[in-house]
Amino acid sequence: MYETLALVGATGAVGRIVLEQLAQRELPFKRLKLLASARSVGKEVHFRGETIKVELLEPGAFKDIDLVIASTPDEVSAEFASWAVDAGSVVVDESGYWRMDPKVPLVVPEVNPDAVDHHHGIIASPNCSTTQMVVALAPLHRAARVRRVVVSTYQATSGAGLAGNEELNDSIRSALVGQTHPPKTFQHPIGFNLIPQIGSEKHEGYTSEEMKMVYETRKILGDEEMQICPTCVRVPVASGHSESILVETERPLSIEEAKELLGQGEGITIVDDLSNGKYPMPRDCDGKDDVFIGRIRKDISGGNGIAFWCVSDNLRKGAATNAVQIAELMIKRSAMKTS
Ligand code: 2RA
Repeated sequence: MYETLALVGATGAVGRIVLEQLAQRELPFKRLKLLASARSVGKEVHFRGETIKVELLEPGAFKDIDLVIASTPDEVSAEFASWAVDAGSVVVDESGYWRMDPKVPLVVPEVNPDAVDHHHGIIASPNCSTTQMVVALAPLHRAARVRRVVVSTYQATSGAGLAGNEELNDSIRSALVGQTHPPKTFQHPIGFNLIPQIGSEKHEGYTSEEMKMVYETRKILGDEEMQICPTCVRVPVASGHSESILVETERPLSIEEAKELLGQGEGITIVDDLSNGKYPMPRDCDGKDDVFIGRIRKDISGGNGIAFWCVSDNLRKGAATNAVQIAELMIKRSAMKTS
């Protein structure tokens, strides 16, 4: 049982879903404190029949807080996390700032639950595009070792927060009347368009979002030799990231075995019946916590390859749900004490 839980970034796109999850799931805690930047201070949030006022995120805000769930931009996390840890809180952080720090476990509860025990006050939750992919890769990797992954993503505008979805709506409305809404959140108009850039240029022609998929996947699966070639694309869909994934394994997998492994994988729902037009689509996965997989088939171009299609609600399993699951996992493993 947590005494007091603080939610940092409570009014953002992910923070709102964390609140929903806290209301619906069984995470035991007595009091909830909401923290945000000056812009949101004083806003009222209704939670389990109570009205809670958002307070200022400042150094003294973490006194007597056991657990912090935070969804903020990287630079905010860089500053506040030490305030929280110095006050004795444990932080489950959804920003990108701490993920690759060797002292910070990067955790997806279905994949590497043991990692949560080795924290020093901060536990990171991965980027949304990584999270759904590692949930899918984990059962294949355990059984047959994944050597190589080629992945193309189709990422929803909500990945860029509330502003991303506003821009999608504005861009579509403008396009329907023959106008162009000037893009601010994305590099180009997103209505009726695809943008093959998420994040900034990072490494040998790959973007920061793509390199997150490489580095974070290796860290979570504990395999620095895994070769991963990602292409991340923003699509005009409000909610749900989709991924086309080709996996090459060290030990050849029959298609039957691959289907069985994926079907038994924790947190995975299979929707795979091409002849009846059944496969996962973002609109069907909206508001759900699982990772959905379909179109499972052998790589007909040769090698030990399995290809499949993977969809997940990016704000849920890709962010809020994973963070709340980490908090639940810590209770299960009694890992609240820093090591
Ligand atoms: C995006 N993955 O979709 C990012 C959000 N963390 O923009």
